[in-house]
Amino acid sequence: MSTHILITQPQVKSCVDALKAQFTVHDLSKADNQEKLLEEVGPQIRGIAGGKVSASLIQKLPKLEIIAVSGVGIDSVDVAAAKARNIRITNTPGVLTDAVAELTIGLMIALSRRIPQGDQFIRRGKWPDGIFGNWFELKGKTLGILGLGRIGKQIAELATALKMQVVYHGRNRQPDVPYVYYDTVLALARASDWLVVTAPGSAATAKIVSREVMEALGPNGMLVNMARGSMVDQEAMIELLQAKQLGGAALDVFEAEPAVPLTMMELENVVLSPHQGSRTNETRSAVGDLVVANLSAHFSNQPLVSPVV
Ligand code: 8YV
Repeated sequence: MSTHILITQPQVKSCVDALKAQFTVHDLSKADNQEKLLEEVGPQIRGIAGGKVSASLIQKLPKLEIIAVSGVGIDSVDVAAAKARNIRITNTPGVLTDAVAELTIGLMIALSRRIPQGDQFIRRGKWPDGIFGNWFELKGKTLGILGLGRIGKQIAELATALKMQVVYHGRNRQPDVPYVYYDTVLALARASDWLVVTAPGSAATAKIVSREVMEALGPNGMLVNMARGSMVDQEAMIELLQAKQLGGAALDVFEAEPAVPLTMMELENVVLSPHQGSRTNETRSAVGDLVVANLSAHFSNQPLVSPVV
């Protein structure tokens, strides 16, 4: 008897093909009528590929055994509801580290040198009227990393190559890293020219980058959020950017994405990116492979490749 799998977020073709080779696959992310699809196939589903798994979805899948999340963050899954039913959860650590770190540095340079604004300057025919301006270098600046996990460490390495000074805050001081540790986010912000957020999003980290933290970063300070929009007080951030009490922001994630406030789009000292940290062909294909590997392992009674729960 075939095992039924539900895709809850769009996956790359190689992933869908590999799933179809082993399982009967239903794609909720492409369904015109999701409720109807769930009524029809919900009782047969034993595995999920993707995220966005609420308690109410779990309730509609009485035979669900495993959720293979296609990303590293599991905040879009109701973990408590899954645990209550002994449903396993896997994620995809490691395979997206370099892609996210590359984009982080890309956004930092884009913000410090106003690359998107420079592009617009030319396209709008403004260059003949005068020079674009002088901006800032990363060299010599202090980069504060909030969350020194795999991604944070890779960013630290790249930033070190760019002659930045790296400092960090996380739940714990790490004895084996060469960077200075600050035991609060506020102390980190005070010591940093750039604050990069890479810690996992959860209830515990909601608005961890508060107004006070951004004020400590100050008028020359730059905020980069690569983690989750929920971790920054977005309203306060917009006000501080408008008042130039925060120097700039490069954002890959937003509080209610894909909705981005108009007030943010109007800011000159901001670079916006549509949650694309892991969105390269190479990485999304590796993420898809890991999702399939976890589901295959589970349904052939092998140890999971990257279990979270
Ligand atoms: C995913 C991410 O694209 O890994 C994560 O946590 O934010 C991204 O890589 C996102 O989770 C949607 O699948």
